[in-house]
Parts: sequence; C-alpha cells; structure tokens
Amino acid sequence: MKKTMIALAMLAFGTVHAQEMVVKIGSSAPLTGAQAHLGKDTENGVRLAIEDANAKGVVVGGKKVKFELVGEDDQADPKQGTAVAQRLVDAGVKAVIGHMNSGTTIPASRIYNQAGIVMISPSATNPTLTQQGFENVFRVMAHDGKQGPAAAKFALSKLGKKVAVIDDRSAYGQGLADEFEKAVKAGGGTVTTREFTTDKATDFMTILTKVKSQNPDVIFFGGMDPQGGPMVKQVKQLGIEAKFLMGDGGCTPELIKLAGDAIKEGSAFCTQPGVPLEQLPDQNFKARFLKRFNAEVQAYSPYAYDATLTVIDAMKTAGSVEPAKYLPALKKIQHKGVTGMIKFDEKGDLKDGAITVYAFKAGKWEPLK
Ligand code: ABU
Repeated sequence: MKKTMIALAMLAFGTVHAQEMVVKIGSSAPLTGAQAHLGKDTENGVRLAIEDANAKGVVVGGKKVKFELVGEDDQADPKQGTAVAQRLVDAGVKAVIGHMNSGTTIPASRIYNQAGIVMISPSATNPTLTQQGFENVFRVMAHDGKQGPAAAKFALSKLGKKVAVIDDRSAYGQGLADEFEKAVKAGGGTVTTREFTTDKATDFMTILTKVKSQNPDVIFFGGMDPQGGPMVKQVKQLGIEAKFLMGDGGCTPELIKLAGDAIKEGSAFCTQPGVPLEQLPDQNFKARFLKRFNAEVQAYSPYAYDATLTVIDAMKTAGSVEPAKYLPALKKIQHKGVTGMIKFDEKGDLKDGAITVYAFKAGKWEPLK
C-alpha cells in the first residue's frame, strides 16, 4: 500500500515536472569595457523581468514555463555582436532582448532574421535597425529620427542658434548627430563645426580648442557617457561657455559622476526617449531595481524589463514559445509596461514614443516640463 502511494506520488510529480518547459531568453550588451555599467543595467532589466515572470508563474499552451536568461557580453563591438548572435541562436534561445548598441544590434539583427528568432532592442536607436524589412526585429524606444529633431528643437528654442556638433563615429553617435545637425539647419540654426572622435577616446582638447575659437552657444555630442563625462570636464578646463547637450547615451548618473564638479546647473542637458518613469503609473521600478541589484537605474533597464515581459506576453497570447508562432501576437501586442504602453508599428518601432529633455539640477538629471 505504502509502495503504491509512493509510486502514485512519483508519477504525479513526474507528470507535473514533465509539463514544465524551460525557455531560454537571450540578452546581449557590453558587460566589460567602458560601457559595462550600461550593459549590466540592461541585462539586469531582463533578469528582473524573468525573475518576476517565474515568480508569478507563466503558462504557455497549457505548460508551465520556466524562463532562463542566457546573457552574453558583446563588448559594444560590432564583430563581437555577430559572434554573440550566432552563439545565442546556437543555444536555442526563443527571443533575444538586445543588443544594447546600434553598432552591434544592426549586424546582429541579420543573424536573428536568418534564424527566425525574435529580437527586441531596448535601446538601439539608430533608425536603420527597423528599416531593413526584417519582420522579427522590434525596439521599445523612440528612434533617433525623433530624438535628433527633438534635441535640435530644444537647442534652438532654449540654448541658442550657433551649434557645434561632435560625434563618436559609432552607428548611434554619428546617426544621432546627423539627425540633430539636419534639424538644426532646417530650423534656422548654424552649425559652426562638425567634429568627430571615437567611442574609446578620452582626450578631446584638440577638438574643443577648435570648437572654442568659433564661440558656439551649444556643443552637441552624439556619443555615450564614457566620452561625455570627460568631455564636460575638458569644456570647463578650456573655459568654454557653451551649453552642453547629449542624447540618451549621456542621460545617465554615470555621466554626472564622470564629469565631477565640472557639470553645473543650467549648463548641461540631455534628451532621452520615453517619459520619465516617475510620471508613469508604476512608480516602483527604480526602487525594486535598487533593492534587487544594489545599483541605481542607469538608462536602459526599464526598457529591457518591458521588452522581456512583452515577448512573454506574446508567447502567452499565442500559446507557443516558438518565434514563428508568437510573432503575429507580438506584432499586435498592447503590453502595459513600466515605461508606458508597448505596441509596435508596421516596422517594429514603438508606437507613440515620446522624447523627454532633462537638465542637470541638484546633482541629477531632472525632466524639463
Ligand atoms: N541609444 C543610445 C545607446 C544605444 C545605441 O543606440 O547605440
């Protein structure tokens, strides 16, 4: 009798166990190098979403699903990006949240497209990503075709008409600076000079000396915070009076830390796709993230969190974890995320993506009304 009961219990346990399915979700971002703080922020957004989904319990097509994160370091390097993409495909992931940089995401997207894997970038804002005609490619952030003109409009209306433009020659930095420059000229502003550096440089004295000689009202830098922080310092060292403006790559606590006492109220601004989290109904993300990872949100973790739960939502709706089967549901999804409503246009871009301008104030980036 006892043996029979044990056998029945084992059978029952076995049945439940057999119905649980492990589903791998890939994430790729720079986890080493100068942008590692941003990459870890992004990956942790995916991690938190997976932990939340597993804690809540997700059933897809009648089977309990356990999601597993496969995190990869693409070092913000396009070549590593494609190598990582192939590794994630080979690992059998059912979706990829990433990559973080436009320069890695665009080449990687071709590999996911060939393999039929869905990818959602939380952060890659170069417009080209969603203009390749790949139906498996999505992003949950407004792109730089919106961010550049929004930054230019702000610069021309609030900071001045003479603008110096610098970029880091990355797909993101150069692309955003191009959009910004185009919109400045269309809006009646003057571009005093267009300079470039790299996404590895930390010495900008030669460029800034030239910029200073033209006395611009604004310096716009298309690039990321590892360059933006030192650039703010060197702007101050050279006694340049121009206001400093960046896109989302500089809208981080890290930029403020790197700039140190060179960053002043009323002198530094940035734009960021999306509305400030504080203005959205779910106010808990930043606090939950801090508690879980002992780190403040840098930039992209809320978007990575939303991208992950959006894909899981599509799997639930479709009753399948197979990309070809849940793709139609993803295209039509309306997921209420921590960054707002996630729904996509026909290209895979976020519908109704907003851009917010921030000013450095009281030690942090404060959204402007
Ligand atoms: N959106 C800025 C950081 C990521 C990228 O587009 O390269």
